[in-house]
Amino acid sequence: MGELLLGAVSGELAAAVSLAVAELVAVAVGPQASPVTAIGGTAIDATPVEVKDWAIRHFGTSDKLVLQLGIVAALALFAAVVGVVAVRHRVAGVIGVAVFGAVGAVAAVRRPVGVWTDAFPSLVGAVAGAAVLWLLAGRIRGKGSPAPGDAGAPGEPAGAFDRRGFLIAASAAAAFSAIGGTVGRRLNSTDAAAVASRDAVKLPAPLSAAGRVPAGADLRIPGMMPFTTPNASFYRVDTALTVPQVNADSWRLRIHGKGVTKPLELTYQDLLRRPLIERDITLTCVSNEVGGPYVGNARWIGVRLADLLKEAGVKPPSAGGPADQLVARSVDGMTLGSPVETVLDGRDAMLAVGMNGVPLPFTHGFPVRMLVPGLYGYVSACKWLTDLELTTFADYDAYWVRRSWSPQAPIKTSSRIDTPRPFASLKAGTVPVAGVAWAQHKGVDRVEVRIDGGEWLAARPATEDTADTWRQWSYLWDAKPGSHRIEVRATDRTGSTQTEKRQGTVPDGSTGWHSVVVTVE
Ligand SMILES: Nc1nc2c(c(=O)[nH]1)N[C@H]1C(S)=C(S)[C@@H](COP(=O)(O)O)O[C@H]1N2
Ligand SMILES: [Mo]
Repeated sequence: MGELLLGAVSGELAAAVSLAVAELVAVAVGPQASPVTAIGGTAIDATPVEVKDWAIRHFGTSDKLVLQLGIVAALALFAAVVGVVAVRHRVAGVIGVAVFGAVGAVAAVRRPVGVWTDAFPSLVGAVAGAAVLWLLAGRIRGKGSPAPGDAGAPGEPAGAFDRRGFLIAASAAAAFSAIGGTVGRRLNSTDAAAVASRDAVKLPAPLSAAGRVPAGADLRIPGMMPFTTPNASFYRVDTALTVPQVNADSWRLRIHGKGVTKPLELTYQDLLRRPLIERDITLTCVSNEVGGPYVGNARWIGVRLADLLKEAGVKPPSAGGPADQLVARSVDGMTLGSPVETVLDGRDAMLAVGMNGVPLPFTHGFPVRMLVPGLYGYVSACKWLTDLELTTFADYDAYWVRRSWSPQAPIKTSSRIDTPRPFASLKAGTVPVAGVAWAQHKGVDRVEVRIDGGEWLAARPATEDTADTWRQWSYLWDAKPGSHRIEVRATDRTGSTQTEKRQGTVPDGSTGWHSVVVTVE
């Protein structure tokens, strides 16, 4: 084996040991301090909005997996170079490892929720990685001090490759990093106490129940999503590389800020003891393209946010309140700002604890998340909520607003064709065309389709559940042979019809009509 290859292998093993040790130390310090998580989080926050939008478009919810693979690939390349250098200059190799450790440590401490102890995993990992590299590079050059009585192969000149020593050290490093890394990563991604706290939750019956979803709301046409989106298939959009696992027993929510006459601090049990409401609400992401999948409808249980804010003494700006922005902060340092006026205007804005009959899943914000019907998720739906601060739009820009998204973002009236699928080949005859439309808090009034740019034809809207939920629709199309374009548009109850004008998702949500092209035989 050439020296270059041996050096590269040593570099990879040193990096692997260093990451494994860092993961193990992070078990004690906290999962947010793992260098992969910290560097990944920093990269996510620093990603320009165009790139993030592109990544969501191309990789969807696996955008974070792609990012992690990218980070690992970059690290592997760096480690190979450091390993090759270390064969000639062991000190230079060690400095290379130290640089990596420093990057991880700085990234961890500078996270929004970072504290100085978050540097430990990266630093301890770097020390371990440096030791491994020193040892392996020594065997390659034969400079390692052989154990007494370790004669080496007969006839081998001093200063030659210590094959046996290298193989033993390399195998040990490989085995340790594989086992330690797996165990550490697993322990960091499941917090047993948090899981137990969720398992122990018994959601009380809501005082104000939602009632049955009208039978006619779900058209049950093949190829369509059910009216209520199951938790397992509900879209997920957030910046969390590892899902925060919050222990409900130690969770606290603070409500404070401008115009708050009685600051509140609430426990999870405090929330459960309050009168609960149950509501069907359709949530939508501003990053949803025309025809896109980032929309879902669930039955939520929670506390009316307006009641809590009134108890804290908050008045809407229209009644002279000094705060016009409610900033929600999560345990992972995310901030989302909603208009106080909207939250207090009588709609069912809530702090949700339940989703489709179970405590919130960790991925959707356990123990508590915020929801405001009619606003895009990034200005309303804070998951893993821990702090509500009353402030003004003039004084504070929330996370996405600092990244070129609009400070205020009501959901735009939209519609989507779910069946037939784009480029489907169909048999001539009666073909059901169907999909969903949404105009949260306004209500969908009507949906129209047209074929090949012809007249707009009235589709049959399904029974409405509430104005805060999406509405399915269908149209029976007499399909004739040939290639056809089907388009859809919705009109909400304010009388406004979707514009044809195409706009991308930045800065406040996409516009334009969804269309699919199909072939009829
Ligand atoms: N803590 C936190 N809350 C968050 C986000 C986030 O990145 N972090 N993303 C928001 C966005 S952009 C959307 S669209 C919704 C998505 O909620 P879901 O993942 O439950 O569908 O959560 C919102 N709440
Ligand atoms: Mo979003």
